[in-house]
Amino acid sequence: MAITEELSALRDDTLAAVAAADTTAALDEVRVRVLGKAGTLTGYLRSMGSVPKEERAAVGKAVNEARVAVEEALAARKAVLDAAELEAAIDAAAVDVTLPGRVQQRGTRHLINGIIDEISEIFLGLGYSVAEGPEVETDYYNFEALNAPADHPSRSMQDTFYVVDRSGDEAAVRGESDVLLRTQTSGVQVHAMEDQELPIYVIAPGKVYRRDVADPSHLPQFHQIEGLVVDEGITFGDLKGTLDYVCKQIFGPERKTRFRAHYFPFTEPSAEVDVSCGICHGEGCRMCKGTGWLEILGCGMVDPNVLEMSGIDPERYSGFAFGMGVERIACLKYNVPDLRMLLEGDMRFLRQF
Ligand code: 2NL
Repeated sequence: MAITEELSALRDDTLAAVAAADTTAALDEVRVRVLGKAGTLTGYLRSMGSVPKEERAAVGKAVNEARVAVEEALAARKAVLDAAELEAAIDAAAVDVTLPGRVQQRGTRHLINGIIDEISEIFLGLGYSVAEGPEVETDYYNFEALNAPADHPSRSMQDTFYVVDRSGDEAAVRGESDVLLRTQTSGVQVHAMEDQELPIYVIAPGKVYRRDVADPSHLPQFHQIEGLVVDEGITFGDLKGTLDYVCKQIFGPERKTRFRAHYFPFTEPSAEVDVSCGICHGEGCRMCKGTGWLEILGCGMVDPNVLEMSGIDPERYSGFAFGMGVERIACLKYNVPDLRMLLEGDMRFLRQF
């Protein structure tokens, strides 16, 4: 077969293959097979040197015509396939604007934060300020400055989380660490006594920790709101009046309070405060274990030693302090039977508040 005939057969086969290619990838395979480095038509272009002189012009013309025809066909087919593939990609990515939207699950404020905000508002209304401080404290601010004796049970390794540095600080392992997870928020208020001008009217809400196994009435991590007043002429009457007012604001004006003598290392005298049971109104029921009263906070007159340690003159100033567990108040207010429900994050429970 003459070369020119071979070339027209190659051109026709190639044009047929171009027309049959239905993807840009298949089309590219055709291009490489014919016009690539080792392509069939490229082979003819390369071997022009060995074509006898008298045929060279005719063969050269035929090779060029074949090349131009193939290149034009490839370009035209590529334009068609590119457009089709772009169309398909746009269709695949299309958004159906008639579908109903997906509703985002929005979180809500947790009950505990709600109660903290509510109680903070009550104290803000009385002119108190709200202070926050670190959850990792030193032994001095958590215990020492609050008159807690070295042998006080809360200072033992059994009751407090001590912080050990990563090298396994030997002293901390023996129970002599100076750094701990605060067991009360009073450290914040000791900082206030040291740093702030008198008088002081402050509350400190926040997370506290103790070594405890969680059960219906105990949590190893909970929230506390403590408060401190230091001013001239502060009496136990101020303490009673303030806390009675706050309890009525939290639980309702019909609730009564009672103060029972108690002991805390940092206050003298000290008291525990009960609020009358909201279920039986003092008759006695399961909620109040038959007593008619629910315990909600501890309080007392700041021990003169505590004032003195923070550089306040106990001859001139006196004060009162208190601490309440927020989880406990939440459970009493909403009749939640188990403190652990507040930590579980079950939306069916949390959405009720
Ligand atoms: C309780 C009792 C209490 C405080 C906490 C306090 C004391 C001083 C200074 C600053 Cl001296 N804060 N906190 C006072 C009395 C009682 O907690 O049963 N909490 C759940």
